[in-house]
Amino acid sequence: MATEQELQSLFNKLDIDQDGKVSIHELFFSPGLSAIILADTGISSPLEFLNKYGDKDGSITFEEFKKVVEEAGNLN
Ligand SMILES: [Ca+2]
Repeated sequence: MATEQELQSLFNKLDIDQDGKVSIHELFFSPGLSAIILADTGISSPLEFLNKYGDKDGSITFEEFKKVVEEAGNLN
């Protein structure tokens, strides 16, 4: 379970170049952090995560990310 604030701070850590989107490269760059995300969303791999919820350019915004965690029932 996570609060929106915790999600935002997690997202910011994943968004290494701070462009407001987490790309698949950034997900793979932080395996420890992506493991937390994957645990929160119940999705087994970063690739699956992006295929299901990401933009066509292979990245995910915070709003999309939040939706995923809400759907998984892990947002307080
Ligand atoms: Ca980024």
